[in-house]
Amino acid sequence: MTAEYKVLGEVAVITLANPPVNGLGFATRVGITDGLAKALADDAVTSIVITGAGKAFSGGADIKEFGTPKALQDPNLLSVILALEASTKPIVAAIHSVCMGGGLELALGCHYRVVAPGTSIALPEVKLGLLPGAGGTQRLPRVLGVETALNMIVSGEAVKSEMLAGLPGQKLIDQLAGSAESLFDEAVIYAKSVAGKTGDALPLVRNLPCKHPQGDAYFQFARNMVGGMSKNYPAPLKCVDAVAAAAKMKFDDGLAEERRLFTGLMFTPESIALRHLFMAERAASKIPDVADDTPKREIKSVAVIGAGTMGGGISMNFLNAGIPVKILEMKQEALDRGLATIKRNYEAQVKKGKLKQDKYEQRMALLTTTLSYDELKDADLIIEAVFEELGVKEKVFKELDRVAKPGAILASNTSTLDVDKIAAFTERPQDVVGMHFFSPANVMKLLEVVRGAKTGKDVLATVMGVAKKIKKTAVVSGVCDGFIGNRMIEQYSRQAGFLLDEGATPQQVDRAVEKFGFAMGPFRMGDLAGNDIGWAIRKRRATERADMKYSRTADKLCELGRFGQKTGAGWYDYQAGKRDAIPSQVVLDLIEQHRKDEGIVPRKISDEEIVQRLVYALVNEGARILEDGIASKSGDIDMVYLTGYGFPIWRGGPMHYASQVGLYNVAEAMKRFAKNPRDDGNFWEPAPLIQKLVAEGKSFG
Ligand code: T1G
Repeated sequence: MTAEYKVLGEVAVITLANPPVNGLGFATRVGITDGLAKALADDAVTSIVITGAGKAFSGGADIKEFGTPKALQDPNLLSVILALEASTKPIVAAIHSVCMGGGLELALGCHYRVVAPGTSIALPEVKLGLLPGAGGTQRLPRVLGVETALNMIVSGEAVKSEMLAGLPGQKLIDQLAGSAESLFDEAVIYAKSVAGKTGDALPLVRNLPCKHPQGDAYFQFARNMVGGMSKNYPAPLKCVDAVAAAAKMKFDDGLAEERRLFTGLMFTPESIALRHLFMAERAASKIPDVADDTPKREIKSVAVIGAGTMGGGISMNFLNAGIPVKILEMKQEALDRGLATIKRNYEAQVKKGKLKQDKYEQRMALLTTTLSYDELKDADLIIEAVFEELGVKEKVFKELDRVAKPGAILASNTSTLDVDKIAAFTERPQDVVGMHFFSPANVMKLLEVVRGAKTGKDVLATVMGVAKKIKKTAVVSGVCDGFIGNRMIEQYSRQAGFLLDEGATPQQVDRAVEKFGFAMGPFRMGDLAGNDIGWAIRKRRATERADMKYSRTADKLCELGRFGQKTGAGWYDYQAGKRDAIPSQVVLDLIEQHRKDEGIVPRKISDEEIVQRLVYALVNEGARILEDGIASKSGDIDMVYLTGYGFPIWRGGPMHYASQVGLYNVAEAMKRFAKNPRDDGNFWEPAPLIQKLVAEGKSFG
């Protein structure tokens, strides 16, 4: 059991002890009910304290148990809470650090709550595509009021205990402890003070009134607001329904309604996807052959080489985390330009009220510049973001090898070059790693950490820790062309080109994938990033991989200088100073002429085929990336696509989505695409890993 029981004088203490966050798994639930039974049977015990060991009171139901029989095995969470409510002896919850989800619901089933200041209190189930399923939607409105409770439940955001304790009329917190350190003693004293109370003298949250003065009108307003903000996500509106039930129904009827709504969400694809992401995001920081306790190098100062768009954005990440940054450039005017850009970005945030002036000044005070490599000698981590050409990287890394102190980590922001070759420019390949940021680097959450053959395990552990500090989702990639994300997006883009040849228009393709949920279709994305980037890669491919065929439309577009927004025209036309993508007759004529040149008779292509060919291209290449060991987990690939490429969150990422569709169905579609003479039959051979999983009736992950 993962709950401990002891008696201190006349106070029984039940301690949740299920690290890391006292998830209320089956063993913990059994521990609670066993402890409760002992306390009730012991005449010497006159009151009970429930508390949590370690870093949390409780992070809620055990997410790792979801979808398994244990999640619902009695005593399930609902019955544990009912048992607490039925106790004939007073129960005091002693709450510290984190009290979330089922953990808060458990506390609401107790008679009293003593809470440490600084405790994060939340019902975050909506972030998992669920709603509080153990009475939270019925009890929280009774202790905080309908509106405060509804805001917390629909947002899923944590609120600090001292803030809630200050709300007039709140009944969530009976006593705010002096400190986390004194919490337990204060809770025991509180328990003694209520000893002997029993029956109706014991306060139950369920008996508190729950009304809203405007009733239906308020909930209709809430539905309109929430409905408008939660497209593609069913849970938020169900949260409103559950809280409305609390305001309209008797408690037990409301509890039954909550249960109905909760079970209706548990198996929605959106909740399954969001729960997958919760685990995948945390699993991404785990590197199979790098132990969690691998010693990390201390990163107290960072140097960035290159003050361009990437260098500036990268620098801001560290400044935002309070880490001093020294930027090196070759010319003063480049430094001045880079600094001006960083200032402009911060000033824009201050203007929008997203950043306080004093914070802006603190961050700028951490930034220094230099024109000399010699001034980088004390940096703990040096990240180069210079021109994407191996010769330039060689010069930089040879200089870094000369000046950087022993133990400094030397990182390249390269997005396409071989990190092993870069490491070989130094005498310290074990200190070299790729840190591939995505533009804009200070905004995009994704960071591909590229592991060279000789990259040290402590270097990897350090960089993964730094990534968490600068709030990036870091995913480890092996060394290959394009790492994980760009290697997959190349196949996605190839399919987009073939679809134009065969009969689709850029706007049809973009509309289809944007309807599927992508933030931006491939052609709008090309116009934003610059079509010349893909053009350069295809030119390189023509020599390196002559077997890799592409539609020529993209090259013909670039030959017209239509690189996208930066040239005022790309796959779409753009009005000066505007980003609105306007379908272009020039492009449609170019595509039509190209079909004639190639002797292609255009055909009508369904949105379904468009989405399948683009998404399954990602899946097939993703499977090959797993086979090659470039990514270690399919969830890592999902995290790359969700945080770096605008894949719809509620679909869980390309690999998760394919598993939900069923790999058998995905493989059958691939085989159909392989028969298309205009396509690349070799590419559409389902990857061996997919064939193996289909044969075993399994999925990714
Ligand atoms: N169950 C199981 N494991 C959990 C967990 C949970 N609820 N919460 C966190 N973990 C694991 C996590 O996977 C990681 O594991 C480790 O703890 C540290 O997490 C009926 C149905 C609590 C604020 O949604 O918000 O109750 O990777 O890196 O930054 O109504 O975790 O080390 O193996 O995030 O200090 C509702 C989710 C559940 C809270 C701590 N509760 N967790 O943040 O650490 S549904 C939640 C968090 C529910 C009831 C419903 C955060 C945290 P590993 P971490 P952190």
